Amino acid sequence: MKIAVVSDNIYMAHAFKNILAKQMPHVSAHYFCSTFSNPKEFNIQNVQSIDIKKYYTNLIEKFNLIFSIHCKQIFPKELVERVRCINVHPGYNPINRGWYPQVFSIINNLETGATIHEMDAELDHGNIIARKKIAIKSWDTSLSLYNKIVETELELLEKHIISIVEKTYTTITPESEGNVYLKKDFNALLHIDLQKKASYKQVINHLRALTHGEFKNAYFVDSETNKKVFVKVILEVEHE
Ligand code: 0FX
Repeated sequence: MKIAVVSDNIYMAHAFKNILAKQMPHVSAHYFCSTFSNPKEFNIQNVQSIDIKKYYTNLIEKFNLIFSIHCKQIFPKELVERVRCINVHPGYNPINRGWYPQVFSIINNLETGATIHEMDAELDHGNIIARKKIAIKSWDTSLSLYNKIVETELELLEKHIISIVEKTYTTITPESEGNVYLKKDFNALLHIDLQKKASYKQVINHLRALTHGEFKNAYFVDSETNKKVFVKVILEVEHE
């Protein structure tokens, strides 16, 4: 079995490597990041950068199982059709396909979770190997929910990595086409129109969905200086 792992997420790449080493010490994998990342930052031996769009045929020639562990480049149709490709997705398919799923779950009141699935030519779309829902609390922000999602992705990987490598798993076909959100949909959420009328619930949901640590996401434009003013919320639930 010749395994490639393509990741643009340093934390996830290391966690995946540890799970594989623990569960299948005899199995090794070759690590790549896409053009979105700098391989030096990964601190993984022999990690290489690959432009998947241009050089995917190299992957077809050399590997027979490829994991996409938060890889930001789209896998071409020919690649997913010629090699078994598995995606670990920070959303519950088919409800949350696409970019930053927890953000859209909070805003649009959709369930969320984590999914491992076989890849096909469409985004976050193939047959599902494992998935798990996560309850969204009214005090969750994008960051607190994201942290729970990432831990759930790793829990699913721990549980299913052997069956994935050995190809002994069964799959479920997604129930519907679900929802797909793209980076442009996320960008469209960032500018807050101060004249827009909304309920407190909508406002809090919008702001907590865009509150993610140090990221400067939501903003309004100050009318005097024309400068962006970034907004985030702090939510704290009382202790019993
Ligand atoms: O690696 P990842 O967690 O995942 C993203 C997509 O959500 C996922 O669907 C795709 N399969 C994968 C390849 O890329 O993304 P990240 O590390 O860039 O961001 C993690 C979270 O940080 C994100 O869910 C929301 C938050 N964030 C990130 C950026 C760059 C922000 O709130 N603002 C930002 O500007």
